[in-house]
Amino acid sequence: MIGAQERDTEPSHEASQARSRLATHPAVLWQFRNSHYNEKVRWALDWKRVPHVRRSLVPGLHLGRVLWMTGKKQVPVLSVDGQMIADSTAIIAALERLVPDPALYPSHPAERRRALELEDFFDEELGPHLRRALFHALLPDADFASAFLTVGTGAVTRRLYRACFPLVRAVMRADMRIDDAGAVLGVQKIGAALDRIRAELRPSGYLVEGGFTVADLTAAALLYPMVQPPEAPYRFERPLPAAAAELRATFAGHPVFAWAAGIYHRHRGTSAEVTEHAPLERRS
Ligand SMILES: N[C@@H](CCC(=O)N[C@@H](CS)C(=O)NCC(=O)O)C(=O)O
Repeated sequence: MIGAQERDTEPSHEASQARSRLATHPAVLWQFRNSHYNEKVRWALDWKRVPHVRRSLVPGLHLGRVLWMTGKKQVPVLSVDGQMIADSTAIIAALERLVPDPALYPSHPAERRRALELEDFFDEELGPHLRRALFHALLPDADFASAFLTVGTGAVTRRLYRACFPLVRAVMRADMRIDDAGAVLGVQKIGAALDRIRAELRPSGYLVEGGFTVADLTAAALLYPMVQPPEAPYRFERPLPAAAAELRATFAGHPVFAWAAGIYHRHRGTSAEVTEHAPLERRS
């Protein structure tokens, strides 16, 4: 079978037109820097070489803007080719239609179904649980957590956010149900997801036979806050607090940790981010 990224056909007229439009009107990604669902979309944009501007928001302070743009409260949100799209899975589906090559979806229908089913499993059964377990370990360290959530912003924002952090933390705990029971369940769910990835891996080393697809990308991106591969675009500013390092150590010996690091190493590639004010060709 031909792998997703190896499908090497002439770009269609529509795809060439879309590329030209994107060259003059890059996509805009509204993101949190330190967030695994956002990393999933950054990776898809970079993999497909979609020029895009990244506008980083601070959790909590993002609400007004994101609600106004999408009627929902979560990022990532992508503005691309006249559409405003929320949700990482919907964004990748739209990118796949707009910029089909290199593909993230397998061409064979059964393999495509498998890749999408795995993507959905990781989105629902890994992403929220990993986040809950990790934040349960991070939030008690107010200095670390506040800096983690405001990375990339100015000194005043960081100071104010730190001052309000007890309130932010209480809202986060209530909103994401970050409590002891959630953390215990999170650890179980992370373990189960790692075991499922190991069981699903094909002899090729990918989740779908033939090569790198949306399934590998989603699994590795959602694991990145734990794995912390050097290819991830934003580095954590300081070492993890002890409780989070302990959580990480629980899984660091699992073979899927090394697998995810390898997927990053081989496929994360270079960034297609463009700067907001870069002189793009004929940009109006
Ligand atoms: N299913 C969504 C999940 C996105 C998500 O959970 N986003 C989080 C950041 S990782 C968020 O925006 N949280 C802020 C909030 O809920 O107010 C996707 O795949 O994009």
